[in-house]
Amino acid sequence: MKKPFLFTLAIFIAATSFAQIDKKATKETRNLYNNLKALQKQGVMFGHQDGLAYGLNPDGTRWVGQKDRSDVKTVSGEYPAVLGWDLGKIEFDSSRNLDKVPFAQMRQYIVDTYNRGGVNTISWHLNNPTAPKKTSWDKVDSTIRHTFYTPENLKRYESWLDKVANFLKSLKTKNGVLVPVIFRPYHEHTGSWFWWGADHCTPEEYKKMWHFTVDYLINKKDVHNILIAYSTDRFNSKEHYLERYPGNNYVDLVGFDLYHRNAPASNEQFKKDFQRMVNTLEEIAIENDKICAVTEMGLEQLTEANWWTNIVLPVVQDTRLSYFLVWRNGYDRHYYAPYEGQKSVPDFLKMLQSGKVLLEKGAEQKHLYQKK
Ligand code: BMA
Repeated sequence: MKKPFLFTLAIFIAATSFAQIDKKATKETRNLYNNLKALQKQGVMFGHQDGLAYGLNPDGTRWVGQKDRSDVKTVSGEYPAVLGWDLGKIEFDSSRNLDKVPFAQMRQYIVDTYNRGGVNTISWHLNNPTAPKKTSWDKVDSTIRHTFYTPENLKRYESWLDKVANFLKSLKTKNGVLVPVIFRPYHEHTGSWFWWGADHCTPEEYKKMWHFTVDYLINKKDVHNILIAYSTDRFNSKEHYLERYPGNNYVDLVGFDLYHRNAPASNEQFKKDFQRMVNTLEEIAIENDKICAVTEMGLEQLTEANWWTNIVLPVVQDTRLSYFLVWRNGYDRHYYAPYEGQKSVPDFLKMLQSGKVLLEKGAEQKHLYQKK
């Protein structure tokens, strides 16, 4: 009798320590979580923000909303494995997000990506719940304190979360399957450029906002198709990374955002910092039993022709990272993924040839939404 009981207990402990935070998550969301975990070290997926919504033509002019188009696909033949989206302005029932992507289109891109076996991640550059005309970037001190302090503000914030919940629950395939997404709120909070940044709230306030938001979406609004991602900006140490960490019951994926600025002068320093941060992130992921990813990165205008194999690949290959995502191809002076004719295209292809970085087909082969 004794042995089977201990055996069952061991299985139970193993199973619970591997569980994601939402015990009611849909089957596909659970499969995504378990597969991302099980498939760590089997290639890192490449992601692109808004990659299906718009991009650049060879002459640097923009294309917007063209069916089946993606700059990454144009240069490589495949869609990115991961697509990033942002809900900014959903607070106001706007038909388009802060970067003018129509929400109805975004919903379709998310479903299309899921149908191809890819992964979607969603951030939220929301306005200020205590002063709704102010954007994420209007740095108002103590916003979080005043959100909870004044019932009117809290009510407003709840109404914004209702809209987020409605959008997340509207992500359904033709057959009614809810599409899992990685939801990544309140990002880059080790920096201070957003109202939730380090200088504008205490660690306790930040955690309170996080707990409230996650509890509201999952428990109050019954959103069960999300994995929750915590992503800092630059950090100096493990302690710094974890200073505002809301706890293992509130996070499924740990990540960070890091941009490469002032190339080429900063190349060596950037690579060193990037390597150090990935190492620390992997340690944190192992210790806390979480998935990990570089949730945003990039070199604006890809001014280094060999950026992908000189700087990115050596750091991201053979790691536990599930993915790294570069930011949007917004316009001719603000882009992060190669487009047709861009000077880093050959090197981007060389990175893909290494077999270590996966696009859509690599993601598809992982069968991320199926139980193994
Ligand atoms: C920033 C820039 C902005 C954009 C914002 C939210 O990094 O790309 O143009 O509005 O992200 O996507």
